[in-house]
Formats: sequence, C-alpha cells, structure tokens
Amino acid sequence: MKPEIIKVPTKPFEGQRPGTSGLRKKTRVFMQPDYLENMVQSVFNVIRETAGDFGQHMLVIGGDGRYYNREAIKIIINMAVANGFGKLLVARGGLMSTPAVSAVIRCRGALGGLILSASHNAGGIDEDFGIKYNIHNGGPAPESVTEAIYEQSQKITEYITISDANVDIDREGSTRIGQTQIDVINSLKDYCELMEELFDFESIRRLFASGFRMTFDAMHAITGPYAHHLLEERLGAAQGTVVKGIPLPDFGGHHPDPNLVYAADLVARLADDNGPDFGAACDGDGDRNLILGRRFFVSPGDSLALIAEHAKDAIPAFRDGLAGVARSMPTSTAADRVAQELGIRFYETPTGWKFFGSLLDAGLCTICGEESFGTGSNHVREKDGVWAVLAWLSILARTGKSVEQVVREHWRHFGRSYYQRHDFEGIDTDAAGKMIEALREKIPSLAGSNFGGSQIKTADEFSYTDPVDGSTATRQGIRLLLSDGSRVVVRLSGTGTSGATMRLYVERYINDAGVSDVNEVLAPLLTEAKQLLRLRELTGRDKPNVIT
Ligand code: VG1
Ligand code: CO
Repeated sequence: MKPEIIKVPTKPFEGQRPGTSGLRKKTRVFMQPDYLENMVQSVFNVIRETAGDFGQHMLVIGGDGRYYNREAIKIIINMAVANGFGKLLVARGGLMSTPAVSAVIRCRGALGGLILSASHNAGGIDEDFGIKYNIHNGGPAPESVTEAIYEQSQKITEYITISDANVDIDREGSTRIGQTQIDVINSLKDYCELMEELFDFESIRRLFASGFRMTFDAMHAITGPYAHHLLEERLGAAQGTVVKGIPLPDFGGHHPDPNLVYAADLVARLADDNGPDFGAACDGDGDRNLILGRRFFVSPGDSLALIAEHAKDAIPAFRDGLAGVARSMPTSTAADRVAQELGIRFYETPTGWKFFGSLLDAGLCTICGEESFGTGSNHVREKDGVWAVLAWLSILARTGKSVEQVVREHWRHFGRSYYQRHDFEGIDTDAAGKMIEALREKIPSLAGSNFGGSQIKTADEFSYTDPVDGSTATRQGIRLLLSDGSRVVVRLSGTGTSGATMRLYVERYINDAGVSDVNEVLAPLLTEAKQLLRLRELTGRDKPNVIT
C-alpha cells in the first residue's frame, strides 16, 4: 500500500549546529514538536543533493537506548519512508552501539546512518539527547556536511512524514511500506562477526580458560548485550564477568562515562585483593573505553600507544603491520614515539573522530585515538570501546603479562608522557568565551617566557589541513609547547548541553621509566596554566569537576 505523505509546515529552531559529535541538547528540547523532525529533514535535504533519489539507498537507524530513543526511532522511520528511502535497517529495539552502526553501514553498503545518542552524557527526561548522521564510510559526517545540515536547519519550512508506519521494532523481520522495505535487524550480528574476523578468539579463549578474570562494566548502557555475547558466550569468560549489562533509559541514574570518577565502583573492584586481573568499561553509546589493571589505571594516551606497539604481534588483522597512527591534538604524544620507532606515518588531528575518517579511507593510518577514552582502527570509522577491550585481551594473551607489567615495560622502553585532562564544567558561557579570547590575545607575546620550570617555545592556536581532501579546520585549541617537550592545551568542549566546559590538558614527557608521581610532575604546569588563564578571576572557578 502506498502511504499518504503528510507535509508539515515548520519553522527553524535556533542552534541546531552539530558539535564535536552530532547535535546534543537537553532531552526536553528534542521532545518539542518538530525539533527532531527539522533536524532529520535537514539531514535528508543535504544528503539528497549528492545521493539523488533515495529509492536506491539504504539508511541505518539505531540508538544507545536512552530516554526518548524509541519515540525518536519511530519518528525517523516515518520520515525516512516519506522521503522515499529504498530500505531502512533498524536496530532491534532501536538499540545499537555507535561502532556497530558504523560496521553495519560498511558491511551492507548503506548510504549512511542516523545514530541517536548523547554518548557519555547522562540520560533521562531532564538530561541529554542527541542525533548524529554518519556517512557512507560509516564515520561521522565531516564538517562540510554538518555545516550544510546546520544551514538547512536555519531555513527549513517543511518536513514530510507519514501517519505511522507502525513497525514492531522489537521483532526481527521485514515489512514494506510503499517503496520502502523496513528490516528490523539483529543489533549484534554484523559487529560481532567483524570482531571475530579481526581478533584471534582462540587465544583469548585460552586466556580465560587459564583462570584469567575480568570485569566489564557496561554502565547500564549499550555495550551490555555485546559484552555478554562476546566475552561470556563466545570467549568463555565466567558468567558475571559483565556487570550493569542491561541497557536502561537513564543508565541507572549515572553518567555512562567510563573514567575514574564515574566508574568509581569498577576502580574499587580492581583495588580489591581478590579482584579480577583486568577491568574495562564503555560509555553510553559504546565508543569509549576505560582500561584498568589490578590497582592500575591505563591512561588513554598510553593505551593508544600500547595497542599500536603490540598490534602486529597480538592482533591477526594487523599482522602485516600498521600504515600509520593518528591521534587528536590534545592526546598525549606517547603514540608518536611508537610510530617513530615502527617507522610508520603519524598524524595529529583536531578533536573529534570525524577528522580520522579521510586518513583511514585513504589507507594512511590504521589505528587512531583520543585522550577522551577513545581508541579504534580502520575496521570501522568510529572509536570502538569493545574493540579496545578485545585489543587489550589480545595483548595480555600474547604477552602473558599483567596490564601493569605491559605498561611499565612500555615506559621503560619509550619513557612516559605524564598526562592529565582537567575539566571545568558548567562555566558561564560568556565568561568562558572571554577567558579564551583573552588567552588568544596573549598568544603572540608568550614565546620565550618562563613557564612551569621550563620555557614556552611556541604558543599557537591549532589549525589543521586534511592531507587527503585539503579541507581546513581552524581554532581547534590553544596550545603552549615548552622547550622541555611539555605541552599545555586549552579548548572549549563541543559536546555539552548547558553552560561551557573548559578542558585543560597538560603533558610532560620524562624518560624515567614512569616511576614519578603524575600529580607532582604536572602540578607546576597546572598552576601556571590557571594563572595564565586567570581562571579564578574570570570564572570564579579553581577546581576541576573531573580529572582524567
Ligand atoms: C569530547 C571529547 C572528544 C570526543 C567527543 C565525542 O568532545 O573531548 O575527544 O571525540 O567528546 O565523544 P568535546 O568537544 O566535548 O571535548 V563521545 O563518546 O561523546 O561520541
Ligand atoms: Co561515546
């Protein structure tokens, strides 16, 4: 039956500009009539310009299960039918992790996908919601596309939908409405098969069979079902390895953010004498990872470096070696040293996974990472939490060593990047803007001045030209590079939904086998950075909300 297409007149909403990773707002903002619809129609209007008739194309739809996920999925199905897509691949229950959506887009050759998530932000009617469009390569739309979507959203006058497709999204199967085939698909299948191709499951199975114990904290977010299936059912980890494995719309009332603050109970479990050998957690949409050994935290920058170091020997997908490694600018320089030793390419990009896409597509790099607990490879075009956990299990299986031993060996060989990120959340937006502007004005006069026991060699604002397509991104963080190799970086977050969040990143490299205390090493840099920013004076703040 041909559905009746309903044309709905609408008016633009202010501020529908996608940030570091899609459009994120308070859930109630998204729940306003027409808000989500405007955004979705804007995406469709933009991609239709290059894709042409949607009748030939497939769209993947999935989300992290947070509050409003199901309603949003239904709205999108109706609109996608009205807009004439040939096929929709809808995750069963509306649940699919961000890296799994990326995998499905790639495996099935879809035009793109819509992911409903605000990632590590809390969920609930008074918390956050988000939507992101991923393109044909499976990765987040590049800035040229997100800017075009924003422009569309600012001049939109109408969207189209149908009355209700009434698809049972909880049952796998196929239905047809007009010219659109709607397939409700298994959320785990493509992704888990891909993991099995990349990794040596047998060696990880042997590791678990030898008595090795781990805890995986899914934080009541999307990775629970993936981890249950892969770790417990496929790899032989003990039942109970996965905790908080059921996705909940409010993530159990917590921030699904896998760091030392929000995953404190996992950290405590690893501190117990009878605790497991290995601990891991993933975020709301499954693209971030936290890696812990017994009483030992692996900083994301070190994790990236270590995965790059061991990839060739420990992970079959990389047995021919890596083409290159890429990291976002604020991420520690640990991976650079590995790339140098391996004699492979190395790239420094702005914050946000969208900047890795073209490097991965061009085969210039294989492994990428960010300091924000994001690690991934060319298997998809998103960071991938469960992938990182399997990468670590592979390294532990291959070396037969503990997490701490592996990291300490790395530090002995390469030296250590002492590293921290301090987040100052909920700053008044104007105050934050003024503080950054004031620092920007000082940039030209900073070189040569003393700073944190060293001297500022260069001060600049990071800008990036993509080596493949020549696109540029400016104002991607202010950085101070010191003559002893230390770095201080300041930028404002592009994922928050209220006020401003300033991120202060500090790094000091010392070739001391990693034996120093990170707080002591970094204290002088932090003190001077706060003074330079006039942080307390301009924002009334002194202490960060979260240190990672
Ligand atoms: C943060 C991180 C960035 C990450 C982004 C999305 O962005 O710093 O590294 O790519 O979140 O991650 P920002 O602009 O707030 O610093 V996720 O897991 O929210 O998709
Ligand atoms: Co995320």
